[in-house]
Amino acid sequence: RTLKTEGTQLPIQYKFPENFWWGSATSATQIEGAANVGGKGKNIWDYWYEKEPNRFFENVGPETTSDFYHRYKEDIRLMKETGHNTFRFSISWSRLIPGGRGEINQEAVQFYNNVIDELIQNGIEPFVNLFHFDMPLELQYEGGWEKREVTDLYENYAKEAFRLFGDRVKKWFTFNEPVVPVEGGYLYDFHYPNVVDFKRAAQVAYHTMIAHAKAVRSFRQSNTGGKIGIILNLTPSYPRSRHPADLKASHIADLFFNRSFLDPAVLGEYPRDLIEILSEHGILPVTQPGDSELLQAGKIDLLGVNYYQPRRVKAKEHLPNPYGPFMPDWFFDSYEMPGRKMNPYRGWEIYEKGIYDIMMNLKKNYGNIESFISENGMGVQNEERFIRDGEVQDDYRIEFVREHLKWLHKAIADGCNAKGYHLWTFMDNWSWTNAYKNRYGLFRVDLGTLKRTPKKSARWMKEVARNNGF
Ligand code: BGP
Repeated sequence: RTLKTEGTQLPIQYKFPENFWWGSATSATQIEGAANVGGKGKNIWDYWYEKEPNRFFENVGPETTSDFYHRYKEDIRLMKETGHNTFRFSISWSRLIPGGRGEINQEAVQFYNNVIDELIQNGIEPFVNLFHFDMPLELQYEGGWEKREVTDLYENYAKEAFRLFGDRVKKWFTFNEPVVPVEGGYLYDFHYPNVVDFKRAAQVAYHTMIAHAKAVRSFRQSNTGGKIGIILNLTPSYPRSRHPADLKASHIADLFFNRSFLDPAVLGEYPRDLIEILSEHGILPVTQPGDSELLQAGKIDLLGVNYYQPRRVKAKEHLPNPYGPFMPDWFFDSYEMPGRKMNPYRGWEIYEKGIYDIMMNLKKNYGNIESFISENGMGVQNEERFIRDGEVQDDYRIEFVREHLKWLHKAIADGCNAKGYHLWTFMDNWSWTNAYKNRYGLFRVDLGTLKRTPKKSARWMKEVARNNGF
């Protein structure tokens, strides 16, 4: 059962279904660089960094990142060598349509055409996401997702993407982790525009799903074929105990952080309980006639699941200040389970069985929707300390992936409809306000020369993909 070096045949203990999707995920702002090149407009990250560079780890911003814009050919060759048959990237809205509305930027069309064609020529299917936290700056000035009009502009952008690339792209995603800009930008102050206001957060969340549904509708009208979905970070919510107060706390955390997007995306409607809580506190978002039908029509074909860590909660110990601002955490406290396993190099809990629980929940309560793991990975600080003979000896990452894959394998054996596994991520990249603090790649990126060097995990992933298991 031990790992042998490249080339040796491994005993196959965990065999995955035929045509399983092996690959990795990325996003435009995190890998492209060329932030001011090729006619790209500014998005909120370019702007926020200019304004408050000290909010970013070591003051590093998104101008260069991994320079995929100029190095995509080399990267795609490395993906092929690593056994990828699929790869997710996102289109930058502000690159394709600078300013968010109006003219298409032909240099961007050329770039994304090149990437798509290069992937296909190398036997790698492109999975394309339309929005990964990167609102065009002009539209944020106009109110961003708080404004209903932005959902029409997003629909138009999506339509253009289907028209331009839909002949070759057959897996589309409307949003990546839509709850994150809501939490970060409107509740907990870790994304621009740094608002802390639940009512506005609820409106942003709601409009994101309206935008999603409009894009799904347009995709189906476009008749380009293929599937459309959304990518959600599902953090299973585990109660401290079976005590009713703990169970209730975990139920509410699940409503706010998972089901607020999962239910409308897969079932086409919001959970009753969530609507009740919001209406009780007078913070329901503004809706329009016809929205229910729109959301119903926006049900997805395919769900991407990002899974990093669980959420552990317990009943509130102290009642919240009734005059303070409404926050989801009025209903639960987080809980540090004794003995939980931690990633010592990033500070997140590692709970591999979470993947299985998510998949079984999808099977039981969400019609066994077709899904795949669209992100899972292990971030490590100061990873250079593990370099030996020029290679990062990331056995911890190999173990992390292997243990998660075992649970995914079991979920498939138990009937869940999972079609693939994408690692976060292909090469070390720039990660929002954390910049390069946590390294996640199969390839190490030297921040001076931008040279890519395979880590030990890259060799391992290659064997897993080649054997379709391990
Ligand atoms: C996910 C995001 C990714 C990436 C990852 C790692 O939630 O979809 O974009 O940022 O988290 O995050 P971090 O670098 O903060 O550890």
